[in-house]
Amino acid sequence: MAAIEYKLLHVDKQTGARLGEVKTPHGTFQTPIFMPVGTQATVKTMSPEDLEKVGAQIILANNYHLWLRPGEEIVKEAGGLHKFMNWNHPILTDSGGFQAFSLTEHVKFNEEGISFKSHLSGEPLFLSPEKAIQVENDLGADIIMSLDMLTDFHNDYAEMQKAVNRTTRWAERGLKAHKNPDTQALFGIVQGGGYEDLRKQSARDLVSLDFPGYSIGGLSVGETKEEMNQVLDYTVPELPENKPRYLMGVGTPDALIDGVIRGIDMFDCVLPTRIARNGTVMTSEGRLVIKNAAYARDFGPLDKNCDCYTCRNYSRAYIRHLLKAKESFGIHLTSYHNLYFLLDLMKQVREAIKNDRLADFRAEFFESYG
Ligand code: PRF
Ligand code: ZN
Repeated sequence: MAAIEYKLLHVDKQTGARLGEVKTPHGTFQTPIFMPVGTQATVKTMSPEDLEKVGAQIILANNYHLWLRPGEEIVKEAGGLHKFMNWNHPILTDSGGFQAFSLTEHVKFNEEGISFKSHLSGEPLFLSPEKAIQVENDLGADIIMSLDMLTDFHNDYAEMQKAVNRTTRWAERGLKAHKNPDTQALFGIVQGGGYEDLRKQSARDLVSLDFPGYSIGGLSVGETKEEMNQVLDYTVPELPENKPRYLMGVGTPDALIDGVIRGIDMFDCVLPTRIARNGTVMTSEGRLVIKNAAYARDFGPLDKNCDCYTCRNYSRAYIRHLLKAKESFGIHLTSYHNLYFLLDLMKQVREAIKNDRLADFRAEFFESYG
């Protein structure tokens, strides 16, 4: 039996966006969905109870970080990631190549895998497609990723072609190494930068390997919005209708809505929690830097249209004070609000799809968000 089951519930008549659900061994989540990022087996400042309250249905954790610390064998001994971190709902792990690439120095790729130095100890490490899967098998997330080959969006064609073909070979090796296909769904990751034929080839080659879901990687890495949307326009139609599609590392409201319109079901991004920690909040009227002096005597909520715990109980002035004083409760309150905001946005997007009015919703949202 497959680890997950995707059910397509409705297609928006205005845009073609999909409303669906994904059943996993730890429960069902609604799509389209935003997944908060809990790199170190915690979404920074948020307890699992808080995550339930902001409406999180599935969260992300990272293979690279948990492999280095505490080590996958400790998580396995604890009974797996769900038990270890007390989150009894779906979890997805990223394979770690992207983090090795972005966090470490002396990164070298060859056909076997990726060698680099630990960003914690400087110790030399090697991540192969098989090792990535073994760590992900030990962590035990419901959805896991193949090791992919990272490239710059604007790499030259020959380089990109090599990366795409290697990513497919690594996906195939991952599939062979995967020990728990009945309880963990392994996704293949489409790469290919901004080259239409390579993206299509990447998608087709992975689809022929019959993964239970597909990720689109190599986007939101410095290309323009228009470039990203173009890639989605020609890539998504290559993916099967009966499997979920995950756009990796994308989390601005406009990219979420535009991705959903192009047929994406799942998104993750550190953005809401990262900007919360430096005092930026997302509101129905756009982003706001709450540390600014203008809010020192502003006793209204972060967002007058939000009914999250933060907005129901605390003022901009109080939150600004906490952040200025470096009190940790301040970043809890901003993180809580930003996650609520994005998860609520996705809930409204699902409602709009159900009512065949996503194009209208998009226009209304940006009228006010700017
Ligand atoms: N590959 C993997 N993880 C990722 C990405 C990718 O391309 C991205 C790109 N936005 C984010 N996270 N494995
Ligand atoms: Zn709020």
